Amino acid sequence: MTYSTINCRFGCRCVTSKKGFTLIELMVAMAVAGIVLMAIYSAYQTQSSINRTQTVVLNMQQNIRGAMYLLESEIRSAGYEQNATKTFSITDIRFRDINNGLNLNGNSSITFTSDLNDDGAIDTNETFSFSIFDYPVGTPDGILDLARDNGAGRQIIAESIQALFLAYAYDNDGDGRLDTSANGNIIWAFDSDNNNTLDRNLDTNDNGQIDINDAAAGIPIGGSAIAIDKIRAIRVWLLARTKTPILKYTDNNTYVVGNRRITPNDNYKRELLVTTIKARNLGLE
Ligand SMILES: [Ca+2]
Ligand SMILES: [Ca+2]
Ligand SMILES: [Ca+2]
Ligand SMILES: [Ca+2]
Repeated sequence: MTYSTINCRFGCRCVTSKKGFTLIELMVAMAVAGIVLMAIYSAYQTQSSINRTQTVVLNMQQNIRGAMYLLESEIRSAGYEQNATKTFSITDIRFRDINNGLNLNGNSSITFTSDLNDDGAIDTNETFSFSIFDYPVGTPDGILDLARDNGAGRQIIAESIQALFLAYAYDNDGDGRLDTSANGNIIWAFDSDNNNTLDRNLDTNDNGQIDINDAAAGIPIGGSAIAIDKIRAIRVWLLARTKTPILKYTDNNTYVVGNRRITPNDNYKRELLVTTIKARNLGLE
């Protein structure tokens, strides 16, 4: 490039180019611009991926909290009645597959009746059940969901609920208190053979906690199996999953969901909620 010097009007001597930019200068300028643009784009990508992640995680949290709230409020307040007849009861606690077929490897389900109009009889819309299915039925998307059925078939009430487990505390000796173990812990039992009776205790080391240190199979509760009309409290495990995978995230946690041990090793985020419901109409003081 050739340069010439001129006197500019500020009195200084400026260097100017007569022939514009050379190819090399242009290439350098374009390369610098490219690097800057790529940095901006990458920052944008990162930010929008963080936003996407936050949105899917937030959706999951709202789903699981909504689901637990509904389960809790319906099971707790169902059967509230003024008259003396006991018309609220749990009628089915068996494990079911997503098509509602009985299946020990499926999720927990619960069916109970509630005398909503307090007429002492169970009418057609006074039986409720909760279970896991894959909505939309007929064209399932592989993401499991929580269903509620009040007689009109299973309706979706929360999406992307991966697992549901229910365990039960009972008062078999009729003293108005929950039955306890040798160490004085409440016995949280489940129906290990899917015949609608409680027969195994989840807290196999009898320390009052249900966690990874307990044998997944549970231990026999001792004596004969407990009829489900002795149930006085319900413990609920709900495991939710994000609907889409999360970039650069691996879920290698192990979730204790009742007697299930779930280690996903995939790229979805999850949330586990566990709560205890004392049904106020089930005869506990
Ligand atoms: Ca009724
Ligand atoms: Ca689904
Ligand atoms: Ca049983
Ligand atoms: Ca334990």
